[in-house]
Order: sequence, then structure tokens, then C-alpha cells
Amino acid sequence: MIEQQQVQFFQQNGYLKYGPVLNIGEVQELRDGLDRVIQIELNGGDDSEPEFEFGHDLRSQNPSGRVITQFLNMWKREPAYERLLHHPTISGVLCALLNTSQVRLWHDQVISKPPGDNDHFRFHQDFYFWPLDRPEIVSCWLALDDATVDSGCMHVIPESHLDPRFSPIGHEEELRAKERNEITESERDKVAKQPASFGKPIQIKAGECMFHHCLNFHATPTNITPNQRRAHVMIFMAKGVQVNLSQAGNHVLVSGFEVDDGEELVGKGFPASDPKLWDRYY
Ligand SMILES: O=C(O)CCC(=O)C(=O)O
Repeated sequence: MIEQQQVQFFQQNGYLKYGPVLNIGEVQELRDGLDRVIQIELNGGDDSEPEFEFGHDLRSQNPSGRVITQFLNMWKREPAYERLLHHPTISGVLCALLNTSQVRLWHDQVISKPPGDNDHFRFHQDFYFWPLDRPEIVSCWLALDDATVDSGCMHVIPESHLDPRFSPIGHEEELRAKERNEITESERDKVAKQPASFGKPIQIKAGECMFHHCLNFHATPTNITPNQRRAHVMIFMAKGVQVNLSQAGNHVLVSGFEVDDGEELVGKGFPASDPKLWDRYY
């Protein structure tokens, strides 16, 4: 499932190009599920969970008027996505990368870049967008279409997750320096301005996945092909990750927390991955 060498590569570089985890039938099930969700959204939407409204259309936040669509917590909407949380290979690899006995979902999301009407993601570190206390969090980025440089594949900056300038302490210092007007632009801001080509492209085929650490800088460029570029991202936490409302305390998922600030994030909105459940869905 995973070699020690791959774990070491991840620890050193902050990402891992893994390879195939789903067959094309399983990928098609996910695409079909996404199509059903898109139909619901086009017909007025489903507001049964606050996060279903989040990020469907980033046009309003984006003066260029181009669109990335983002659908949070697909696992609550479609059984194929719920089943995927328990995929034995994905779960096992994540436990090895995070050196933990079990992983728990923070959230999942489909990020879809439709042809001809999409935008790019600038270099960012995911961790600082989340109300969580420690960077023991890894994303599994699963391609639902072949992801190439032209279609907007993931680009990573190797080893950036180990760079002290971009660590939680470095981030704190940067915020304080900005508050005191000592700096207007931080090292992180400078990285965010770089084009995706500054990073290393991770081209993968539909059904394959790559993993990235929550402090690893990553970006995806605009999809300039006539094809869809859909990816499903599952973000998992190691055992013990706690709520930290002093960071991103206004995150859309906070209203669903069943635990208090400083407690381990568990509860029905954050299922533990259990490979035994993978077969139970059939
Ligand atoms: O799929 C994309 O285009 C961006 C994904 C991303 O930034 C992430 O997985 O954190």
C-alpha cells in the first residue's frame, strides 16, 4: 500500500504523488453524483447544511468574472462520496503519512474547473483557513478527470511545509508585524503572488491521487483545455487534532461543532475513516 520510502519522501517534501486508487467505474459513479448535485444547485439548491451554500460560484469574489465551482461535504449528499471516506488504501496511506492509528475527516470538497469558464488558485497553505490547533492534517487530492498542466493540475512547492517562515509560529509573527505596520508584505504574500509555474506540477490521471500536507504551499492554474477538470479533495486529521477558534473561527463548519474550543474535533459531521465500511456499502 505504501513503502517507507514514500512516507519519507512525503515527510521531506510535503506531498506525495501516489497513483491509482479508483477504477474508471468508481470514478464515473463520483462524476454522476456530482452531476446530480449540480442539477440540484441549478434548480434552487439544497440548504439543509450551511456548507452546501459555500463557494458554489466564486465569480462574485473574482473581478475577472471567471468561475471555479466548489462543493463542500459531498459525502453528506451522495453515497459514493461517503463510501470513499473509508477507502482502505486512502485510509491506510493517510495513517502512515500522519503517523496515526486512525484519521478523521475535516471536510471534503469537489473543486471543478469547467472548460472556458474558470480561474486559478493562488499559492496558499490550507492550515491557516481552518479552526484547528495543529498541522497534522493531510489532503487526498483525487482526480476525477486527467489533470495536466493545461487543465489545471496541482502545483506544489516541495519542502515549504518545513520552512520556519511559513510555520504556525512564523505565521503568528507575521500577523503581529503586520498589525504593528512593520511590514506590508510578508514572505507568504510574496509566494502567493507567484504563478503556479513557480511550483512543481503533479500531473495525474482520473482515478489517481496525490497527497499534500496542510502547510505545503500549492496552487492550480487556469484550465485552458476544452475539457472539465474536476477533483475531489478529502481532508483528514490525525487523532488528537483539536478545535482552535482563535484561527479562522468564522469557518462555515464551526456552527456544526458538537465540541468546545480546545477539545478534540469529533462528532457526526467529522466521521472517522473506517476501512471495514468500504465493503458494507454494497
Ligand atoms: O483543485 C484545485 O484547483 C485546488 C485545490 C486546493 O487548493 C486544495 O486541495 O487545497
